[in-house]
Amino acid sequence: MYKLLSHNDLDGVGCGILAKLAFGKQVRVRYNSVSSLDREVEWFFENDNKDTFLFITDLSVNEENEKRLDEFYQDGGKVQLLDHHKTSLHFNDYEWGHVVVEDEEGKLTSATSLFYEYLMTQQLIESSDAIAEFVELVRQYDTWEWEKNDNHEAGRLNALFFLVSIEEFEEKMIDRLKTSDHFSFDEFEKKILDMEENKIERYIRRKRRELVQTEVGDHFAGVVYAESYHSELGNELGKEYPHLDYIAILNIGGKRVGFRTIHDHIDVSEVAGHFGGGGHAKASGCSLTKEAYKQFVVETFHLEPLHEDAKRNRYNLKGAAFGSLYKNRKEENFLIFEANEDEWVIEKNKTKMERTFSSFDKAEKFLKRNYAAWLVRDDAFVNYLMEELRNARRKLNEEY
Ligand SMILES: [Mn+2]
Repeated sequence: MYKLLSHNDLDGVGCGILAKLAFGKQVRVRYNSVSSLDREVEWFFENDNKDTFLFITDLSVNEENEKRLDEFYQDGGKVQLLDHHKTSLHFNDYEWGHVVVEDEEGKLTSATSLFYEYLMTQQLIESSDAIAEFVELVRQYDTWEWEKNDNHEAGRLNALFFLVSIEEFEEKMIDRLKTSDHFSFDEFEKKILDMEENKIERYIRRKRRELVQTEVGDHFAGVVYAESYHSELGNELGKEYPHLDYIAILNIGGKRVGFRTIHDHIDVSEVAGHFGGGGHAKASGCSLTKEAYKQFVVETFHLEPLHEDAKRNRYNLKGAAFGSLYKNRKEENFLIFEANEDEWVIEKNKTKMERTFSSFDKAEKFLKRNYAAWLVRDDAFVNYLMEELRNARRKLNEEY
């Protein structure tokens, strides 16, 4: 008999699907949250047959279970832990641990891709194009490579995963991977996925108007409350507000915080680690501890949400050498313009600020981080210019 304990997300369930393809009725699969795995492992030791081969995928255990697993292994027990989280790398010290974040070709791994490789190497599964395609979609989704590659299908696979129950998803996928030459969605799935995409789009549009920003240590974070669509939300908000280092997504009911970043220079697993959590460089999470609650809820609750930049302007455009006009909730005006070559300045309420910047982007980032300003619409820009013109005329008249 085999037993698989895996994560309850797409990557974790991908492992369960592969296990059932490989072992059929010989495997029992249990999906867990990050916090419930250790209890499952304890249950295994207390109740399961010691001849059962235990797989743990996409998750890692606490120190106590780490010791028990090693004792189990030393006593001849069969156990294999496969993971791709940086925070689990120390399991490579054990013969039964296999943790790879990036493969030899520099490709990010996922638990499903590692498990597939394992099953093939051990000749426990019959490989096929359909399975390989499915595994690759899961990997691209889990590592966010699908965003870079614009691999729409990977995002849709995850959306489908959330639209149906885990059992239904497993059943559909196992059946499909057994019988199809290539992986694809059926007509009904395509239809509901289209509907779901529209719904997510509307949801994100609403959330964009609820985001507040706050300084946390050396970083600027966007904070938003949301129970679902964390990845999509983190990604869209990150792109909308690139001056923010990461987005913190609060699930008050679940007492969890998710962290997402679109920036390569930020590692949100470190951010989560600071609050006792973990995860990947681009996506991580932690429990809403007292400290996290204070930082992300108490300290930000009174803040006004960020205002979006005007999007349909023809005149007030970002990076225009002539100037780009911003304002904030205090009704302060800011004009960013290029004073000299590669020297960008900010005028605050018509007074030049001391600090200068080597590019427009740097000036804008400073402005947005410190003054929460947004690019105003063309009509506000025209009003500003008209006033400038009036002032110039008045000055001219005075001189005559
Ligand atoms: Mn994973």
